[in-house]
Amino acid sequence: MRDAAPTTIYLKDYAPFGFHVESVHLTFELDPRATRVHSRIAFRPDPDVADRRFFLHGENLSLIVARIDGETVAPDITDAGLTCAVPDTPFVWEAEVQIDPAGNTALEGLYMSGGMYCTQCEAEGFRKITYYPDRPDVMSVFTVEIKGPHPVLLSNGNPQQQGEGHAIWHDPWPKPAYLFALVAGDLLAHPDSFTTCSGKPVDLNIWVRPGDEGKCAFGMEALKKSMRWDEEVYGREYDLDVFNIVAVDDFNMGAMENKGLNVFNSSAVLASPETATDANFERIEAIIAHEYFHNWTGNRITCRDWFQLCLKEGLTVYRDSQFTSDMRSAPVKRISDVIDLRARQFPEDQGPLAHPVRPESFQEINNFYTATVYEKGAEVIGMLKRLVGDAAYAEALDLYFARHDGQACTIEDWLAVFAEVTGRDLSQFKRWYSQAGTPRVHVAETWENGTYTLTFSQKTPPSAATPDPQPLVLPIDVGLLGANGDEVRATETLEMTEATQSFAFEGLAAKPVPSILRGFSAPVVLERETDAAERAFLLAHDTDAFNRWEAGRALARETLMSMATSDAAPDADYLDGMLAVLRDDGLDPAYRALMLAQPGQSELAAALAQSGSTPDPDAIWQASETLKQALAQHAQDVLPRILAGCRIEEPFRPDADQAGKRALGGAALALVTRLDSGAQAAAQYDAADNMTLQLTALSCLLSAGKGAEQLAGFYDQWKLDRLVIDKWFGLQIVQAAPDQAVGTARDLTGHADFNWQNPNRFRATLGSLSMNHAGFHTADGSGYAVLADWLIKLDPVNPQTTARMCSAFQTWKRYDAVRQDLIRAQLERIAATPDLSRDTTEMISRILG
Ligand code: 0A1
Ligand code: ZN
Repeated sequence: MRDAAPTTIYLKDYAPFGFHVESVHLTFELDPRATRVHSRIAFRPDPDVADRRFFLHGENLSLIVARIDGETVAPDITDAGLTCAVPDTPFVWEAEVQIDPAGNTALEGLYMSGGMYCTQCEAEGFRKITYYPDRPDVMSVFTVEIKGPHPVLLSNGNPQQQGEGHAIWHDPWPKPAYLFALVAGDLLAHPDSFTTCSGKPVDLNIWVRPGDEGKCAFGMEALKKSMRWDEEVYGREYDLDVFNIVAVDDFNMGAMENKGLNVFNSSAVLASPETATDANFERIEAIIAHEYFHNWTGNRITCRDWFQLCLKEGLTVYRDSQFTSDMRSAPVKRISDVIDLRARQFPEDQGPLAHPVRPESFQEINNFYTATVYEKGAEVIGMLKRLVGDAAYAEALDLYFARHDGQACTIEDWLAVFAEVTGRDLSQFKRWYSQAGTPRVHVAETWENGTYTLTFSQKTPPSAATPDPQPLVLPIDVGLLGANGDEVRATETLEMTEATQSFAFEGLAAKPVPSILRGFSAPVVLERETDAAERAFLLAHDTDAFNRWEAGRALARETLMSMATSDAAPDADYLDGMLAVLRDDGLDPAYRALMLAQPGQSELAAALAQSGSTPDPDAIWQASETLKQALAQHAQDVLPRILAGCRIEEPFRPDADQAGKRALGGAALALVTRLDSGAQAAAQYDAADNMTLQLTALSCLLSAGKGAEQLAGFYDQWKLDRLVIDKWFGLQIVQAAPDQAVGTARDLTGHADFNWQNPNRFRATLGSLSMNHAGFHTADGSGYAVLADWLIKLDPVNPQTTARMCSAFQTWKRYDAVRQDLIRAQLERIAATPDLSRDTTEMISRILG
């Protein structure tokens, strides 16, 4: 059935619901095709709200009966919900509806995955379970009764009764419906316990399908570390007797913070050394922390409306990044976050999908779970903390928790606690929430009579979302270095508020070398005309770990850009600088590995487009290959020593130390593979006893056009492990040469294991094609066509995942006219598909502009 004609919802139209929900009782009689949901909801009219129209959301529900105070009623029902005449005094609403979990392929509401029942209610999935005011500012206490022939029956809160085929759960904390969850099935627990700071015991469980129980131990340790960290750093204690996590194979996102019952994509929780890479372990630790931290930032204090999504997401991402920095290496985490921001958020902010951290309108809220809301939202909090200082940040957070516990809040509430604690006027800072676009900051310098002056100009390019951007408050961290590399001025936060502003450093003996935007103190594009020699100096000497990495990154970017647009040779400063980094055993291996990685090809395309040239994907790919080859040759004498130094004799541990060594070893192996035709990679593959070493070796072989035998062996070894087979699908496409990528992806969509309705498998295949930059942008347009074919096929089955994957086309205006025409044709073909979902319709129309 086609969704109703798209309507746009505006922040400015917010109006409260006309009723309070005093309590909610739900009874589920589970059946794959015909689950009955009985609801008993106590409503109380709110005399302070003028509009007391009784509208309950509801989609894809068959209403069996509805009653008010025991009397059967006949509501007016539409595709979106129902209205009904109700008393102006408190009343009890009851409804019985029937739903079809097995037919729910969209994975929103109650659905089935691998034989188990599970739910996903954020943002607006609860309305597919029963009629309800499905909006985050309506909070209530839920009691849930579950009947069904399953050994494990779970919901939010604490268990009240548990027996054969029957369970009752009660959640004492008022919550919006999007935090509701139910899980039922034949599951096994990995149990543990935690004692909170005030001495309360909490039962912890990770629930999995039989066969996965050996992959829970790491997630459980991550959960306990997260619980302790939130007590120690934010003073936040857990508030129920149990905390359950469930792993499901079919899930649109990473995980979900339902109160007391987190539901995870199995890829975001299950790990063992044999099946998961170091990167998987680190991601799992971060996602477990993220979902757990939501218990306070999201659940106890939630969002008034979905425009405020960044209130919970920006803050929770910020908190999980602090946690990872504390558990692992802070500079490595910061660099990784910036790489990710540039790869995912900058293209969004600089293209047709640009929107403010707090959007002002949407058609489908699921399309706004974006890198801008999450990652730029976290950057905004990082800037706020930098501007007010650590102590004021802590004080403001304490006030936020004390004042707003149990409430559904706005960005205004959030900023008010900072304004109150610091006495600052944050009205200009608030533009970070209301303006789209990445500011570009240009720097000029002067040197006169011992005074060194930096003049910054900021300009945010206009966009459809923000046609007339105003200057932002930018915290710019700057340090100054002397000619011998010593720091002549320690890091200072310059607070820029004007469009153009100068900052003078007086009393210097000689002209310094500036280290600007240390720690990436603001999410901007810094434009500084400088020469390779200064970059090389900073690469060798910068005392700020982030900027030292950034200097190497800039050298790489600049040489790649000139190689891709001319017949320039690889820059000698870059090659020498990298050699020095490789040789420097004083540097953390993980940091050295990050130094050696080149900017992604898509990032280079963006940089070329910004500098006024049209990116040629083949030339970018060629430049990147040539530079890697040159580096391999330049470093060939040190590579054997690096490889030997990165060998680990102890048992596998997924901690930062070991992972860093494996990362550096992997970077070195990639270079060595260019010199020895894959001999050492093949040896590593054969000897590998963990997935990191095995997959790194396979990746090196495939990128050298070898490894067919290993690829087949890998499949045979892992064909029963769904998460590992996702890697097998993805790796061959990501590592394919540009002229092979589309064919490989097409072949794999015909593989017996290509279960396209499973979001992980779909992403591993079609998502990987869009990540192979030169392959996806193959000149004949076949990459675009394959992706569009599959998006059209997936849309009626799973609109949410389809819509998210449309963003592969968001950068289309960067490319040449022929490619633009090819992409436009595919976008128009998708748009013209009959009955296209609201989700995908909105995305395509925004991308087309
Ligand atoms: N709130 C979750 C992410 C999430 C968002 C939407 C979902 O379905 C539309 C599912 C999960 C988080 O931030 O982890
Ligand atoms: Zn979140």
